[in-house]
Amino acid sequence: MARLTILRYPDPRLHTIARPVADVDERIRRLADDMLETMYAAEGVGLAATQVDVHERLLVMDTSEARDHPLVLINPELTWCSEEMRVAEEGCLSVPAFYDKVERHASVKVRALGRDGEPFEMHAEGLAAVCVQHEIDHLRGKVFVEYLSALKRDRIRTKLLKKAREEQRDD
Ligand code: GNR
Ligand code: NI
Repeated sequence: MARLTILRYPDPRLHTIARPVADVDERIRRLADDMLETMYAAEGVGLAATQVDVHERLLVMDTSEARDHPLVLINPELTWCSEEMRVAEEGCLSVPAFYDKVERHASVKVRALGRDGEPFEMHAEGLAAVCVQHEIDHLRGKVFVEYLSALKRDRIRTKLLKKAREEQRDD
């Protein structure tokens, strides 16, 4: 297994639209395992392939308290979304140290293929519902800051660009 580099906003590659995974082979299983290792190392609850600069429809998540329920979703599709909406504080490994409120469906159903290519459907609510909607957004090239006002988004962009410049200078 290997840890992958996570792209940081405002990297334009985060806006790439992922293509479907054609078949679940050894390369995809290895990518899923590397993404899980990367997600756990970064203490995230989810990670989309887009964030590690692979533009295929694959995400991993684990919203369990004990962090012992890894999930792999290949070619995920929302099949149902509750009318009920909920606002929750979100963060993103690609937008380090910024958190803000985002409104999403309170619960959703998702169809996907698992790590071994087996189809399954899952019902998600609470943090899992937030997370899976956030990850599917990444696969569409969308970062949660795009739900915020232009003013907030531009402030985040400026601060992260400044931080990236400072890190480069320190190297
Ligand atoms: O680790 C993460 N935590 C989180 C918290 C609230 C709402 C969404 C998330 S997803 C995020 C990991 C990440 O950036 N996934 O793309
Ligand atoms: Ni994210």
